[in-house]
Amino acid sequence: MDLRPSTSHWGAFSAGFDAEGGLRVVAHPDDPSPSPLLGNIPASLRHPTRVAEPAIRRGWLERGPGPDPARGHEEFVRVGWDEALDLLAAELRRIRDEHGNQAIYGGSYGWGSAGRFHHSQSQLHRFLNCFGGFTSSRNSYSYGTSAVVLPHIVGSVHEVLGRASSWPTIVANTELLVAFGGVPEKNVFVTPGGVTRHHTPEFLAGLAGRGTSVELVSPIRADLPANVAARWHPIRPATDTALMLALAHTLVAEGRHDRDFLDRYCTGYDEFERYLLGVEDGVPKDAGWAEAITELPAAEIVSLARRMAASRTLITVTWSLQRIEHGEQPVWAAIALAAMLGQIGLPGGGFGHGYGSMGDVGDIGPEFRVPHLPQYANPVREFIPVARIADMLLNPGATYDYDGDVRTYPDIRLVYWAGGNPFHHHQDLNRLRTAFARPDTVVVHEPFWTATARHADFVLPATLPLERDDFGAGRRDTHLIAMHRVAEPFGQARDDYAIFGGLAGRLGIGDRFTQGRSAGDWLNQLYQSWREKLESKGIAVPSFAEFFAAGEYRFPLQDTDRTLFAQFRRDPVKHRLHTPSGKIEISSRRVRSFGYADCPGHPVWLEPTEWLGGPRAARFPVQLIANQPGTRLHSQLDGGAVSQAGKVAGREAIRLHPADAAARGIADGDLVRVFNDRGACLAGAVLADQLRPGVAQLPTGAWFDPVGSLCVHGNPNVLTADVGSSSLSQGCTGQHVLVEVERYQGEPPELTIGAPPRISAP
Ligand code: PGD
Repeated sequence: MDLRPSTSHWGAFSAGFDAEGGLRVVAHPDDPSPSPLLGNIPASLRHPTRVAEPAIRRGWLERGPGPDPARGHEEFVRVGWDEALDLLAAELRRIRDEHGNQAIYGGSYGWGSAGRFHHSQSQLHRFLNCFGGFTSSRNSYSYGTSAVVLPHIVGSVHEVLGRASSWPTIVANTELLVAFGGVPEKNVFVTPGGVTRHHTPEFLAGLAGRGTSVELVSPIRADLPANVAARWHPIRPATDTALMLALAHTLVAEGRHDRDFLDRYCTGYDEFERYLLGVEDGVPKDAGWAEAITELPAAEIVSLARRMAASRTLITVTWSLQRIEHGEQPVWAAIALAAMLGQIGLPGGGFGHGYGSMGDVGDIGPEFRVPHLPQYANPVREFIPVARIADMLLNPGATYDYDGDVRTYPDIRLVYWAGGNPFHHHQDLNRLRTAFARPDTVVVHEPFWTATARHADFVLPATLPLERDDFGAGRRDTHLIAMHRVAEPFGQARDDYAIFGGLAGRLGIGDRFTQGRSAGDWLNQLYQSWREKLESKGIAVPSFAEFFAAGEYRFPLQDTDRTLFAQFRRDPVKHRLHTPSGKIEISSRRVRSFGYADCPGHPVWLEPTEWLGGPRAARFPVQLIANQPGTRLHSQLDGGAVSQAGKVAGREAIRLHPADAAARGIADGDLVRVFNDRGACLAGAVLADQLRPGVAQLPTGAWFDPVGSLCVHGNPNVLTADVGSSSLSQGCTGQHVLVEVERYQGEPPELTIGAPPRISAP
């Protein structure tokens, strides 16, 4: 069998067809822990939901561009490539001439596929920049809240995410790991762009072997691998900040905080201490106070604080904890707590963010910049925080707060998406449907008939990585992998580059977009200029032809210096942080000056709307955690074998505590309706006692399959609230939502998402 190399966000592999024509996928031989998600690739390549030819929504063709509630409900008409590109080029020109470039939303958030040249969002941005620019998006759904608040606290995002203690340092030095949100193993298989050697499962096993004490703070036990012994604190969801404040209070009350560290390296501690002690509001944030909020025993909180002060302690916070209303607070409170322990900058001590959220956090791979496609500059300055898309589409001209500014939503006439699935990733999908009815035109490049493709006017079929040549590597990857074309493009699918090239030619910007190069020329050229940079540093790199034939290039081993906080600790003047004070800002004057009630100047406990202690819980008494799936990446390859095997009666599996299920007459395997006042979805019940009672877990990513306001497949974003984390960061808050669950009675509506929508001849 001719096996050819390739890579994916979840790992490198080789692929080829066996004698029966079946696609075989074999993990990279150097990968010590290949991802189970490789199993989704074979069935996806020729899945019935592949987009075979360009299609245009019938209403758009017959009635022309304009707001249209029929978008997402109507049939499509198959058209040839020339007709599709002629019509789209004319529409792009019309929008630009009549409304200006800022009327084009090209934020196009999404992971797309691995592969540096065919990275669809880079291709789109390069094309739109050649065309005069577009309204863009900022930050991510992953850590959009932290990305805004961290610069105020420690001066940068990268220093926290990329320069924390590595896993080997943790295994060697950390005596006590306090893991808020745990270290969920399912997520460590993924790094954007690829990962050839999955080290983290080994490190986690090392943690188990060395006997580091682990405190798991999460409503879900599975947020830490079963083989890592841990004391499990099944906290009430969304209350981690209250626990951190009570731990901090205990340190002060018992004089266990490190005053020298706080004086030398931090600013604003005294104000925070007054808050902890309740000097102004009369409410000491002590363990008894936190017990009522977190439902963890006060004695347990006090004992944990004492052990933290007596050990080399690392406090970690997963990104999921900031993907909620007031998501800044657990991140800020954890940094304040770590500062009070005085261990920031010591090996295996201090604070870390994102261990278990992504494979590269704490990994030991080298840090090479890999070749990438230049995008040109965007002449349009308009942007939105990424998770505010529906607000923007629904409220042009409305103002909103963001990081100290008051901004105005632009009036968007054309939405262009390549490499993302907002009808998976955004919150309150019924609201998003209303929002997507508003623009004149929606364009989507997709390999699959996702819900986003079904809500478009132009659907242009894109190839998958196995249908094109490329190269790929992720952050801290050990190899640059040559990605060989293994199969012919499906139907009439084209590479995003070819689609944009066709449009650019029609719009008179062909030369600027392509620079006269074919895709193969680009691969050669990008690799060559990258090679020259490395060779100028004395690193020998093979020619492109040699690299591509060999299938990979191993990056030389590097001494990865993760010592930024260590340097800061050694000399806080020379290595001052990029905050206004140059120190860790436990209170921030700048944030306080913004005057936001939902994010004041230091960490505080603020009740969210979607939590079990609030009034909404009387109507919707189950706290749903909508976290990352273990059977696929986001919504990608949902038709693949691993993802399908995880379904119950074809619907996404919801984990329920047996007591909650019994109280509702629900048995294992039953079809259930999960609902609140925003919508409902069907799901298949799996009973699991490793959950806190009152908490249910339904991962994201089942392809949205709406019948009215009901998603018959189990996408939790039909339930989540479309509100920003706070006025400061406006991040995604999709992680938590209050719901009710009931047994589904009668014959359920059929799934339609597993087959293409209605497509007819012109
Ligand atoms: P993906 O499923 O990865 O989801 O949201 P994101 O939009 O990134 O979508 C990528 C799409 O790109 C797929 O539809 C795929 O088919 C398409 N694609 C792949 N290759 C190509 C290509 O070469 N060309 C083109 N044109 N398309 C391609 C993920 C987002 O969801 C993220 S990052 C997070 S962290 C959020 N997490 C949560 C959460 O915790 N809870 C909730 N409720 N919601 C979330 N949403 C967010």
